[in-house]
Amino acid sequence: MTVEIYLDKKNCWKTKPFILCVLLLCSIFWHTLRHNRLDTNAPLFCNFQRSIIGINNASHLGLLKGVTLHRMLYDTPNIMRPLRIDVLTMTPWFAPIVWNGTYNSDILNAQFHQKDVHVGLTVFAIRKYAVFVQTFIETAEKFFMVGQKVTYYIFTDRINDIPAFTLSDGRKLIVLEVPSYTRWQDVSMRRMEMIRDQSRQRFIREVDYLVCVDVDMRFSDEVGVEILSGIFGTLHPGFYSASREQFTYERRPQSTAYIPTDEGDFYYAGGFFGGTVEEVYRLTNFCHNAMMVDKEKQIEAIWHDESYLNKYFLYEKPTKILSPEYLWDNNFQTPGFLKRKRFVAVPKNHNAIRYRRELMGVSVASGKFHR
Ligand code: 5GW
Ligand code: MN
Repeated sequence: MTVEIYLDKKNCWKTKPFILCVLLLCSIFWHTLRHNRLDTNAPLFCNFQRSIIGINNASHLGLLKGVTLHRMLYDTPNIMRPLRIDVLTMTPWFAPIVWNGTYNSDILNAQFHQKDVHVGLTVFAIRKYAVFVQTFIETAEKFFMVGQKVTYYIFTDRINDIPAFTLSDGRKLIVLEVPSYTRWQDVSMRRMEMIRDQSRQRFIREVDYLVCVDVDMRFSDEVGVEILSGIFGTLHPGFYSASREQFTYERRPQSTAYIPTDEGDFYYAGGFFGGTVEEVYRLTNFCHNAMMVDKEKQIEAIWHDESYLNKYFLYEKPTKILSPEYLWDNNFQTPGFLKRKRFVAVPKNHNAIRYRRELMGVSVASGKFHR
């Protein structure tokens, strides 16, 4: 029947609007493709881009928009003048280590603004740790990614204890209700699983980068886009001067977190890592799966999620590393090279809040720390 209608010249006028509509839709689709964010380097769009190319079997280079150049004014870098000579600023695999004085925020902010980057900050406030949320968010509003698009994700079992906040423009806060585990070790470790699950369900659609941190902290100086990279970790403030044998890696070969004494780059802190949503998904998925393998074998790594994180970063090297400026604890004496304390542990009333590290004997003697 349909064929007959198409062949029927008298009825031809009936099919014309239909064909015009199809052509219109095609051109709208094409226009959207060309002017969508295909010209950015935003990692989230790369897969989309590739799948489109797969369908068309044509090079995506033809879809790129012309570049607009923006004039910028700043001090010239000087090849003969290193920005820091007292600390390591680059790893042997060419990942920058972020210290005060090594970057120019104006350049970086302009770059990230052009890409319209959206950052998610994840934090867990389970049980009594809900008390830390207020200071955490209030100080983040002052210092964290000022001027960028930010979404705070608060994972909690106590949604009614999370206060209301007035946030600056471009910022929002989402409370995610999650179960509370009985053992504190599980509260800490299950963060990996929950970040992984939400990366798949939500973060991948809502943000470009994730920053995953402890909640018992306050921001006391700028933490901006200089931290962002494919996948980044933070040097633990207790181990910057320790040798690789002294790192408190998991040392039992039966554990998936095992690292032998002749391996290791740095000791990374469990309380500050991040990257693109894809990379954070890979990291958290690895750590959670490794924990589940150990759980089957009834073994748990010595420093819980931190041990699995260190295992991951040994073989999947971070593309950027944050100096201890980004995760400081005032229980440690301030070394001369530490110019800023950007994100600092809030002292815990250990009896009221918890009872943990003291058992392991943290000491601050002679600038070296042993657990
Ligand atoms: C409670 C008791 C012992 C250890 C951890 C907890 C605990 C941690 C908790 O009851 N509720 C909770 O939300 N957490 C989350 O895990 C917080 O986001 C916290 O910042 C993170 C890591 O635990 P911390 O901060 O006690 O670990 P350290 O190594 O910074 O002392
Ligand atoms: Mn903490």
